[in-house]
Amino acid sequence: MSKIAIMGAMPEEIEPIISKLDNIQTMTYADNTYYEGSYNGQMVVVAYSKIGKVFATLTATMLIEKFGCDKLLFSGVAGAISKELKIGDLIIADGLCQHDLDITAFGHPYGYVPEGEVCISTDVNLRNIAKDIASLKGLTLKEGIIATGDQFIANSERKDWIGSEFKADALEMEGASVAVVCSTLNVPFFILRAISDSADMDAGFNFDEFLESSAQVSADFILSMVDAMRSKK
Ligand code: 4EZ
Repeated sequence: MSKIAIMGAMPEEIEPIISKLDNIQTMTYADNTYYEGSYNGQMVVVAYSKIGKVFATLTATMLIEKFGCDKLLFSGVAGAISKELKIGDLIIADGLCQHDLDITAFGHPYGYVPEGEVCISTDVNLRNIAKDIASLKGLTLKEGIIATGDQFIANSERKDWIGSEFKADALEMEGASVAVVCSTLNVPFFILRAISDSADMDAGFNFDEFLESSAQVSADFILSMVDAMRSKK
């Protein structure tokens, strides 16, 4: 049976998922806790990485190489770039880029290093499952580019620059790491985020206020994805 990894960055992002699992076994590995269990009979391994690209890379790698997951779903919150996105709205990534990766001194574009790509695409099948669920539930699901970097963005100029340089609709601090790991290891992956703030001067306050409610919106959607993925085979 396939084993699905479900990952978040912060405890608040995975708690609504862990609370719905049966037969939970916790494992500590590489200074992190992994929750192995089942959701309506589907085997899952759930973990939060801690914030940022390095921790996210470590956790995604462990979920695949140590725990044997063959698909990875990320659930969490993000700052909005697109004006269409309001607090609590959902966005799925078709592609992820690293807005803080910069060797432009050598004539390369932002986000690019040799043998890498500026934008890494997510799995089309998983995206289609998400779109089916959204239309079934009458939910609006935006699809776009998500930009990742090791910065909490609370500044309109920086946000607008990321939006124009990468054509990004939302930003966060882990997605592109998961994309690098999963695409390299050939594991289909999916990144979902619910908006917690607009990455502007109010971002810190809004984030604190809406982290839990937006994380819940994302987690609920991810659990319906697990249901749909189980019934697909
Ligand atoms: C990172 N996550 C935020 C972690 C913030 C504070 C203790 C998502 C996110 C984000 N990232 C929501 N809004 C953001 C923003 N404006 N900039 C970057 O993935 C931890």
